[in-house]
Amino acid sequence: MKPDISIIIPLFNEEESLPELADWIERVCNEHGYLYEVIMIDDGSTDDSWKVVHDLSTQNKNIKGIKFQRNYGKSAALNEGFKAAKGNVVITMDADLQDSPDEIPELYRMIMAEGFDLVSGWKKVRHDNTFTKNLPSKLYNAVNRKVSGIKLHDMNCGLKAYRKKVVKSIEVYGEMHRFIPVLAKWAGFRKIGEKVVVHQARKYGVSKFGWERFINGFLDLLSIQFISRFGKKPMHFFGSLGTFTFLVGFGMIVYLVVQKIIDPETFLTNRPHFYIALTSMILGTLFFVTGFIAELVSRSAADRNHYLIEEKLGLTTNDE
Ligand SMILES: Nc1nc2c(ncn2[C@@H]2O[C@H](COP(=O)(O)OP(=O)(O)O)[C@@H](O)[C@H]2O)c(=O)[nH]1
Ligand SMILES: [Mg+2]
Repeated sequence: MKPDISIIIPLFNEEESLPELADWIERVCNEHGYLYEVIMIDDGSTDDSWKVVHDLSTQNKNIKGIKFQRNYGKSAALNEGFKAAKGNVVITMDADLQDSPDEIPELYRMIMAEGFDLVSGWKKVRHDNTFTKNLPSKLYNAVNRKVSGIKLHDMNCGLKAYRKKVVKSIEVYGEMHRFIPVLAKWAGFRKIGEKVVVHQARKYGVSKFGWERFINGFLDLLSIQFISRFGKKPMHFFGSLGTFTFLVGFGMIVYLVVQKIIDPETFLTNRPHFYIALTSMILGTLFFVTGFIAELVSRSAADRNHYLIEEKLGLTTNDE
């Protein structure tokens, strides 16, 4: 039977939290009469997490598990979970009991009844260390809002709900789990909302992400932004930059040559303009060639003709 909700839980060394979390989810889903599945993805844990997942799934057939051979990161885990999910609404949740399963019904309702494509949790009150987590997080989210244009207070919250089509249309890899709303927006899903969620202090185990996430996250945001704007047309960026730089250099050379004609006594090599012009022209050529090569690379990329189609009339789509 097709479930209403798929709950995806990426986890790394969370053996103590899992039984409690599974019970809680089961209780909430039974109370509301949801058909559900829980997909726990063990990302190469070094404790007994997988054994716990194994035991839980023998007790409750709605609980399913995926075990990675080694640690690949949260994005990889989410991606595998998204591929496996069968529910109409897909909810991701941290494994450490900091996210509350009590939020599930409202998230489900917002997707099904209010028509949201994606609802992100917003940990308005956080129970983390102020200086290593809360302040950097505020700053990070502010930059993120500015760059991506998505008005979410807490882009990186682990608790999120998606319409099934969204998770089947996006690919999360590297460290991109921090930008899923951005990926969704680019894939053409516009109704993105947020819901204030309760955030609890960590009960067991330790946090696996520290302040370095914000530096990595910022760099990822830059590359993601660049790829989305110029990934399919790199020549537009490098070509225009190259042409501009080259012309600046060329203009200076013309100016120097004209001066030399007017006053043959001046030595070109004694003038700083000469070196600036030379460098500009070389750099400009390099940019241009880089753009050209990037263009060739993107033209032979496997996904160059990959488009997301929302609907077809009179033609069958085979992804349903
Ligand atoms: N798949 C996967 N999950 C991870 C990894 N590191 C942490 N997690 C999970 O991601 C969630 C959030 O991590 P946590 O350490 O609590 O981060 P914090 O809440 O921001 O301090 C938890 O469910 C972790 O088990 C990892 O390397 N791979
Ligand atoms: Mg946590």
